[in-house]
Amino acid sequence: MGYRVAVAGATGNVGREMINILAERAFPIDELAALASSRSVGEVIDLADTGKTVKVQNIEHFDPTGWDIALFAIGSEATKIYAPKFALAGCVVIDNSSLYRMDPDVPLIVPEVNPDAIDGYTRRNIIANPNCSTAQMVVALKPLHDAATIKRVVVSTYQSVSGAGKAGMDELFNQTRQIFVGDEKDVSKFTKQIAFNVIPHIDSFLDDGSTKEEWKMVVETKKILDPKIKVHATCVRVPVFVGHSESINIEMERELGAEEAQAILREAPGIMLVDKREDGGYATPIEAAGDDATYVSRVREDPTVDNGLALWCVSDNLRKGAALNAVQIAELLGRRHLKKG
Ligand code: 11C
Repeated sequence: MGYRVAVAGATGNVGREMINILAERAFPIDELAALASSRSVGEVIDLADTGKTVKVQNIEHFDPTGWDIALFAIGSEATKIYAPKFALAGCVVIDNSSLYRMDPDVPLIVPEVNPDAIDGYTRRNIIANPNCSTAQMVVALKPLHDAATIKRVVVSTYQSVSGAGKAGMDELFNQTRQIFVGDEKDVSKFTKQIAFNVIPHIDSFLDDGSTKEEWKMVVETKKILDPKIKVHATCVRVPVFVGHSESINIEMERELGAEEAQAILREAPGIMLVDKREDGGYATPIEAAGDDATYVSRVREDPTVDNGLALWCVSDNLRKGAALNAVQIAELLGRRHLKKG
């Protein structure tokens, strides 16, 4: 016996990945509902490698009563309307938006890092999925924190345009073509030209000069990993379609040499260490895209601070950064709380 699972936002970048990953990982599903706004009703979605399809339904008219789990990828505004409705009807919502992440009654989960926190889901029947740039970073930090207690992290991100949805991907593609053929450039999704450029600005500006994306990396890391860890982030958009990269500088309480750190990371769940210290012996977004692992490369000591370590971390922002993590949360929920069969 399997679950009745709804995917809200089924036609978006993340929703499509959620449906693919549910099928890839053979999540036990008795019935799948693909939900979206009225614009997408009637669209047909292929279920990866199964030969089956599912027709998109209007979320507005969907009755969640009797459904077990809903994976939400519809943004904060729509989530505010529909998540409470689903949760009150008894359907556990796993939400990819930022709406509930910092709600003390909503667990914010990365299964490799803080699986036990999921037990608190009953307070609202909602579980939050972190921001993509936070998810991959905490997967890389967790085993190092367990080994040597991280005090401070300074991170610079190189975030792909798919983090801004399909419109972001279209803008990079169209601008690249427009530049090559000499057409006028369309700049609308991002604040400046993204093709052949980098933009040190993701999400809205806050009073202290940081951005909301940077703030999310600070507060979400504290909630998931350890409130004592200090984080300083600079988030940058780069002209890459899929895969976020991060340069992470870590200050720890105890010394952890590069070789020891590599050995720890090699064994850690969710991590693929690619660190050959030679030409091409490191991971880039091209290798990470379409893959489940959080790749770690360029592990080295930083002698400019006590117990310092630097590393490079790359992951598919649509998978570990969003859809895969949501499906892993559903699996964890199934194992611990909603057992079937
Ligand atoms: C980006 N990280 O790359 C963002 C996308 O809070 O879930 C995800 C925003 C979020 O633009």
